[in-house]
Amino acid sequence: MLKELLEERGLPALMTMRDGSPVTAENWGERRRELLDVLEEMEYGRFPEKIGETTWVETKQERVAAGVAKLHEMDITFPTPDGESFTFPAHVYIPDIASAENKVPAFVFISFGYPRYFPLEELMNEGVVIAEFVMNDVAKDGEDNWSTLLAPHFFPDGKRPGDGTGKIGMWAYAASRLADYVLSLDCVDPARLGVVGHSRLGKTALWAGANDERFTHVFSNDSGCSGAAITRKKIGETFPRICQVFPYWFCENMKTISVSIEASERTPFDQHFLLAAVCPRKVYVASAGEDDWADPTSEYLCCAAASPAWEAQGLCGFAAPDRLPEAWDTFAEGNVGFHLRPGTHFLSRHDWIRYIRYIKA
Ligand code: GTR
Repeated sequence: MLKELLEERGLPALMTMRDGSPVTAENWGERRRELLDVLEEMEYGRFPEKIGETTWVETKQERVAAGVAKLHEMDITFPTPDGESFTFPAHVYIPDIASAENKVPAFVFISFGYPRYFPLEELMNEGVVIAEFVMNDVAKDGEDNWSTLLAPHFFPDGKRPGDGTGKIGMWAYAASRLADYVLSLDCVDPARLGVVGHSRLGKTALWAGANDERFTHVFSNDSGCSGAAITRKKIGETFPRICQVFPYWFCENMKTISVSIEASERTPFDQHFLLAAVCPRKVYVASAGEDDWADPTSEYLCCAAASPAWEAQGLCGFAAPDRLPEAWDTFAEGNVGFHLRPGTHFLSRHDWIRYIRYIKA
């Protein structure tokens, strides 16, 4: 059934190199670079290169979560291409049980604002580090002519080339810089470093995870259009619509493919390229049953479409039954995980619990 449903979408081939040769276990690294290239060129813009060391200072520390964890308020600073530097705040929650002898998983959490979408006490009882930053402390989620926060450090004259990064790329880059700090903590297990975000920040988590191979587990919560949902024949939000409302999330070149539904369905890529760019690491897609704008079916099919990348390397890709998902389904056996939570567009306790199970498995 899934095979037929995928055929109807008419997706560009994931497992064929640009020169027409087949993708194998041996050339996966090259294919992954091709996938990232087309996504950079047409959708999100070039992922900024790291140009120097990240530094940090702690500004405040307090006990939280009924006294079983500490919140470290940090300022994270990194050099920028204009010869200056940029500093953004982060909140890092470390459970007391974490230590050099008892290393724990960590999540870089890209957020809309403290403390929404966040069952803190339960997360601390689960023994995971959460390093959170707020998108609007890095790049404004709105039109600013590239003149505020991080943006002018990339585009000093306000002029952005066609493939210059959009805001999604700037937030994703900040997630990598926060990861620099998280990976310096001797209580963190580098083999279990997650990145997580909801909705527009789910798209961002996927883009961060696709580019930065230190993220071993990449979590997309209800990311939908230009995130984990296939674009071709998607219901709800479309490329033309998202680009009209949020042009600054993407690169300028995206405007050439967002002129019409037809143009956005003729692209040399679709969103299964984004999930596959995480391979051979792990990617997990969460959907909500009533989230028609994001389109859970297109998110589920995207997992199935990305799966061959792992299979070509002898790994388990998406381990799901040959049917569409039902509410409460969780398919977390493979390197591509998925669950469908009943209810509306939200990053809920239900979602977090499954992310923690997946990263601890
Ligand atoms: C919507 C947008 C979605 C999703 C959502 C959100 O307005 O159309 O793509 O990103 O915002 O981030 O909450």
